[in-house]
Amino acid sequence: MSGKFIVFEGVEGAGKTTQIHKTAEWLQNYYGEQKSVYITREPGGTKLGQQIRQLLLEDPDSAIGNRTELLLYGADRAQHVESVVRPHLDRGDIVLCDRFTDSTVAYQGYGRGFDRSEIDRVNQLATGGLQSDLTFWLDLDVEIGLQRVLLRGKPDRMEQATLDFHRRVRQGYQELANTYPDRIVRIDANQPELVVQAEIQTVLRQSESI
Ligand code: Z5A
Repeated sequence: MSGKFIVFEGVEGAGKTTQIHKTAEWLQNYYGEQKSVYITREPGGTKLGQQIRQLLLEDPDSAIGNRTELLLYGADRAQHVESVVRPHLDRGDIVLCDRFTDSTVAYQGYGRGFDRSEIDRVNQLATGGLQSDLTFWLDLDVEIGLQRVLLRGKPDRMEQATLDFHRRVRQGYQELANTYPDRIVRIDANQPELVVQAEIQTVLRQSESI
């Protein structure tokens, strides 16, 4: 596998989508025709995943049990890794992914309260052990992030969870970043978009991930 796998994580509205697109543009200019940059996301990075995403997010009133939710994120990831992420990495591409396994630790583990061992089992089964080469954790106060996404319109099923839930999610990211300092880089996402992007580019230039 000769490509690089770079993941963007954070609470709602942290700016992942915005920064992934800016990073892709910058990396594509940096590499020219030498390498391809591929953007993807979870849930919903495959055709099947788009259906799973609809089930998970679109109906705010659907009564999805916590175990079912965990396994649906796992199913989305299994399909995504096998049919999209690994093939691109095998081709030598740079894959930029909006959320991956740390989201499951943060949301289903810290948010919903699943044991870490159960989350790890689902993640291991779904990924076959694939990890990111580098993860940007865009860190933002949950209140600010939720305000940003509420401006977009009606909240989805996950966005409707309580503020406490989202605070536990952020705490989960903090603990993950403390545990894996070589893989996870914290970026202060409460800065203007261009400043956030400049910090991401600095980290990428200094790392072995590009
Ligand atoms: N989930 C899970 O529970 N378990 C899992 O294993 C996985 C996911 C994989 C996916 O939602 C949901 O699934 C998510 C976690 C859960 N739950 N929730 N809630 P999604 O994919 O629909 O949404 P998201 O990943 O949370 O992203 P988002 O809400 O679209 O936000 P974002 O991508 O981080 O931010 P953005 O779209 O780039 O920016 C949001 C707004 O802020 C937009 O108007 C921007 O113009 C603005 N923005 C961006 N950057 C800035 C700065 N720097 N300053 C000011 N304003 C900014």
